[in-house]
Amino acid sequence: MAFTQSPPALANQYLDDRLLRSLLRRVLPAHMLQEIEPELTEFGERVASEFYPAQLSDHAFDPQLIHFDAYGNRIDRVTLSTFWQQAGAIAARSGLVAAGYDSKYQQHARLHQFALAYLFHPSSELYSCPLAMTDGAARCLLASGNQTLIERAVPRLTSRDPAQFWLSGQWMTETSGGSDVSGTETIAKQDERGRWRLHGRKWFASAIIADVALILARPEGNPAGADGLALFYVEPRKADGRFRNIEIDRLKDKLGTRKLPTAEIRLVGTPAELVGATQHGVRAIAPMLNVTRLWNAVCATGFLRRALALARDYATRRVVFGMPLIDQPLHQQTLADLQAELEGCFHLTFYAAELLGKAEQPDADEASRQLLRLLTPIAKLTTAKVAVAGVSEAIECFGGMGYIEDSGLPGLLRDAQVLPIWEGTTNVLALDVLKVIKQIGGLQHYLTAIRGLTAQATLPELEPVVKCVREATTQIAEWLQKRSGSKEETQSGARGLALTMGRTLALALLARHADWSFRAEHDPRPMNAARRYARIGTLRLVETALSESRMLSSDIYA
Ligand code: MFK
Repeated sequence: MAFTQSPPALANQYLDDRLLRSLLRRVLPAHMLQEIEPELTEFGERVASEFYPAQLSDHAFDPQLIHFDAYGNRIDRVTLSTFWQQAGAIAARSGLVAAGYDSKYQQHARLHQFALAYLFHPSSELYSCPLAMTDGAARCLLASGNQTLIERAVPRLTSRDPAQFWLSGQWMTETSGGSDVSGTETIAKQDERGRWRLHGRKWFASAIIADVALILARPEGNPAGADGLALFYVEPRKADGRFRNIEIDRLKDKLGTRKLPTAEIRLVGTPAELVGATQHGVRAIAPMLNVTRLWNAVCATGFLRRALALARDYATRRVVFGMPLIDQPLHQQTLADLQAELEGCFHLTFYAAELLGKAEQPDADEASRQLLRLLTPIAKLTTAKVAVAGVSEAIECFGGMGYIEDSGLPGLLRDAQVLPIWEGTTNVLALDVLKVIKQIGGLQHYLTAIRGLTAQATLPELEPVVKCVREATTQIAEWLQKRSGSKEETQSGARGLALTMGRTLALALLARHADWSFRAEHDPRPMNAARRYARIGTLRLVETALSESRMLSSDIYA
């Protein structure tokens, strides 16, 4: 009974990541890569050898809400994990938001930022969530044109100085609906001095420690529905740290993301600034949604990469039936399938990040903006689904150890489960994809992008991959064409359409990168990943006719 199993270890998370390093080599100007690589290397080391072990030892901590102090004063103080107490300073100094706004790197700034975020997220106890919202708030305020708020908040939201850095929340969700915000009950009233004050209850306010928050509310007298909402900016705390007309009812008891203090709050005359117009609040907050959805994809990919890094390392240490797992043919297949899925998510996500960087430049063309608008929900929903399934599979690679709480592995799965839920569920985003296709007049930008990518994959070994992409794009176009007369039929298959579009684009991106990597780096692994991804398949289209699928589904749930 002397045997003990050595646990999995993490290497430097930048140096160990051939995907990230290879992508940056292909995409970034050489001088920029030279400038940022030392920082990525140092950060990759901290993530693995500083943040990760500290979090494992603190895994059981849950934030607590303290309503009153010893003297009966209402304080609504939230206790934070050790890492959360330091994370703001780490995030600011590392430029986790700021790097995306670094004008020096122009269109490449977003790649720099998301490379950092992808490294940080799996060791961040979901501090990535408020960072995503902070980034989204900065983008949203910049888009609003409200100079007073831009000057007041954006320099802080994008600051590298911990003393200046502000974190933002995005408080939209109410009991009436997380997906359908049209039923928002929070009312904005103007007081006798003309100052807006918010009254209502927010059911899922993440993260409650934010320094500012963007909030949807209905100005008094506005009509019901989404158009009657307006976007407001709030600084929730006074200088002494106490809340400003906000009461925290409780912290949410969530399946995962437990270190992230999400709260149910009441706004009781909270002072607020109107960001733009007194209506069309959903339109006004949309730039934030798009940024946070891209973060979601980055985080999904980061989780998958972490789970696989641990599973792969473990496979070299774990000997069963006389051989390390890594040498066993069936285990190799499982790891390879996971690696192919990770590579698909990775390229899809970072392609969207590249597009965001381009779309934010003043000379950006409308076609790339529209493509980004289409690909953001596609990347979010595709990667989130793969992350949950993939992390689950990676945990199974540990056998019973994957089920043991203080290994840190169950927490990964619980945390990953939030990714398809928040920032729009898979179905809500699939319906958004349909709306965008209609708005931008069809699939033209998507098909042009795919054609451009496959034209760069000319190695004979990639022929079957390119053929698979071409066949899938034909089927996507035909599927939509066939259903163009029936809104109901198109909607009932929207998830399959969006997933097929995501996976097909991922495969085209894998092929393009594999071609480059084989020629420039003499690395055959991306090619193998592309071929394996093609074998797993990209088609998720629902071909059943609506009448039949309705009959089948009512048979099941009736
Ligand atoms: C680890 C990373 C973490 C990330 C942070 C996690 C934070 C967690 C906390 C949360 O979960 S916050 C809550 C997140 N909630 C959602 O994401 C809401 C999900 N629901 C939707 O996305 C619905 O599609 C939406 C509420 C946006 C739709 O509402 P409506 O009422 O049907 O509005 P509609 O008609 O689709 O859009 C209204 C306007 O906004 C339209 O413009 P016009 O007024 O000019 O016609 C749309 O084109 C525009 N719009 C909507 N979505 C847009 C957009 N514009 C650009 N981009 C978008 N994504």
